[in-house]
Amino acid sequence: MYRQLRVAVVVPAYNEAQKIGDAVATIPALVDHVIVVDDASADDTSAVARAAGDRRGHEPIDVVRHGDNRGVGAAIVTGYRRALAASADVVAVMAGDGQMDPADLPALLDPIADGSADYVKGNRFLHPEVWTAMPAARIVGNVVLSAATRVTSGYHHVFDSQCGYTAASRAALEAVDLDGVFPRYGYPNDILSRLHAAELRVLDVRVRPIYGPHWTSGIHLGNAIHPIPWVLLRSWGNRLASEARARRRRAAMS
Ligand SMILES: Nc1nc2c(ncn2[C@@H]2O[C@H](COP(=O)(O)OP(=O)(O)OP(=O)(O)O)[C@@H](O)[C@H]2O)c(=O)[nH]1
Ligand SMILES: [Mg+2]
Repeated sequence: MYRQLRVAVVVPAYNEAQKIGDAVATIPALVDHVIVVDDASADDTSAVARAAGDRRGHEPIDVVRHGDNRGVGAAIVTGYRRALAASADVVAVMAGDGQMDPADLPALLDPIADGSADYVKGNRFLHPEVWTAMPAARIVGNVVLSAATRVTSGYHHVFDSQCGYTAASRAALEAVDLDGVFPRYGYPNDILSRLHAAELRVLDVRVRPIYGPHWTSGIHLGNAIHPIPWVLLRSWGNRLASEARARRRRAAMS
């Protein structure tokens, strides 16, 4: 529990047997329900996650395994649904590759506990280490996508759109159509547009950028850089259409 809230953490993981052990074992004790979504990994991700749960020493880790690889966005939606079904008040996402500092979790939860935001996301550009820690190609790509996502999502105050470290209130997750969320890389940009259409409050908080010496990534040109512009265009169009419908409904009622 954190400030009277039941907290769940969703950990999307694909072939993370090397890193998921530490990622899970270091999830703070305030987290009531840890859900690892193993997206048909070819390695021992599920078994390593379970063993790490024993090391962590609270409730056993809840490992869900997809029968086939559906993508990181779809894995997070699976985790969200499971957390809501288990009565979570707030659901955070922490990657399975150890790139999120557990010490930052309270800062993500506080605005939701205060009632001042519905969805809180990490922003590594608010941290002075970003310029040395984040690889140059990631900085460039992120700045371009963050600027584009300001337009497509309608949230002009948010940046670091690609940061996967987030916390969402139960109400926020119930207000968006989770099944429509883009299933692969590009999902954070799509979720932001959906939150804006649902008139929810989104806040950035500072989180530490972590790219250790053993950093590897599933992101490459074909699976991320190519589809994301289309995801952005689609979510922009859907948001504008949905907001226009809401305005017409309001006008008809007044
Ligand atoms: N469930 C699931 N998780 C995935 C999939 N692809 C990646 N992930 C997980 O999502 C998290 C982030 O993936 P990365 O490829 O490292 O992407 P990133 O951390 O956003 O970006 P980098 O800055 O390149 O590291 C990791 O925990 C991955 O295991 C997938 O297809 N399914
Ligand atoms: Mg990563």
